[in-house]
Amino acid sequence: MLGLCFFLLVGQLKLVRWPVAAMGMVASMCTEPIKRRRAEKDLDDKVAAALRERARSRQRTFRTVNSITMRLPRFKDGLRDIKDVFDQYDEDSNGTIDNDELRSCLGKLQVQMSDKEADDVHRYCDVDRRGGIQFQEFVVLLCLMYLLFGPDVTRRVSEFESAKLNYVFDELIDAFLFFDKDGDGKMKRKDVTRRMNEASHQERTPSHTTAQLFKEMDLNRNGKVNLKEFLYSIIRWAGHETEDDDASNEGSP
Ligand SMILES: *[C@@H]1O[C@H](CO)[C@@H](O)[C@H](O)[C@H]1NC(C)=O
Ligand SMILES: [Ca+2]
Ligand SMILES: [Ca+2]
Ligand SMILES: [Ca+2]
Repeated sequence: MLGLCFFLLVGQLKLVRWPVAAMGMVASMCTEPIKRRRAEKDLDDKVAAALRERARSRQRTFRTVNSITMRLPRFKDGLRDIKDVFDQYDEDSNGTIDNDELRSCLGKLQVQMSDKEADDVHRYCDVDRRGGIQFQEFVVLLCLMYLLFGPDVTRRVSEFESAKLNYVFDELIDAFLFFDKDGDGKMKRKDVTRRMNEASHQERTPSHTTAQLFKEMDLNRNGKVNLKEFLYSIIRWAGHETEDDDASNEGSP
């Protein structure tokens, strides 16, 4: 009897909750222009196809989470180089690459793109939707251009640093492929949980930690993390850590 009451209660809760969630979803679908979503999906598909091709044609770089963690210092180093590139294209030095500045950047990259496609890339990489490309978004943009158009892209933005930048982008993309087990361009929560706990000699990562991690990465809350979301999150985390490092290094020998 008690059990039955419990199920009825849960059932009622579901009935109350479901329409609210559904209404929220419908509302957000209506407010988000259809064209924008289509452009977003187009680029998602292109990135996923490039990832599949890459997974087919290259050897795996990472076999454990630790092997990824070990590369982080080098990755942070690379971020500093990309900051120099960013500053170069942020012509008025106001911390944002606006539409005109982006045009001149894409021109320099010599990627074949119509005006509309350039706008789509702009919108796609404007992750925080504040308009304009901030530094973290610029790293995402360059990395995606690298994946889609090949290593010449970085040579055109920075001849001296291009080998280093390519190395960083390769590592980032391969880190994503490590988690994206079935190679469809999307990480699922269970992929992350599984990978985090693969090494049997390690302590298990508590499930609430991986859940939190995943939630932070899944920026649009659709239950999957694509390369764009993954890159943006990694860069954000690395950036925070760099600031902490700088602060704690001051005054130390
Ligand atoms: C930088 O300038 C652009 C255009 O001139 C503007 O849209 C943007 O809001 C500015 N960004 C900041 C952070 O002031
Ligand atoms: Ca600017
Ligand atoms: Ca932005
Ligand atoms: Ca997502």
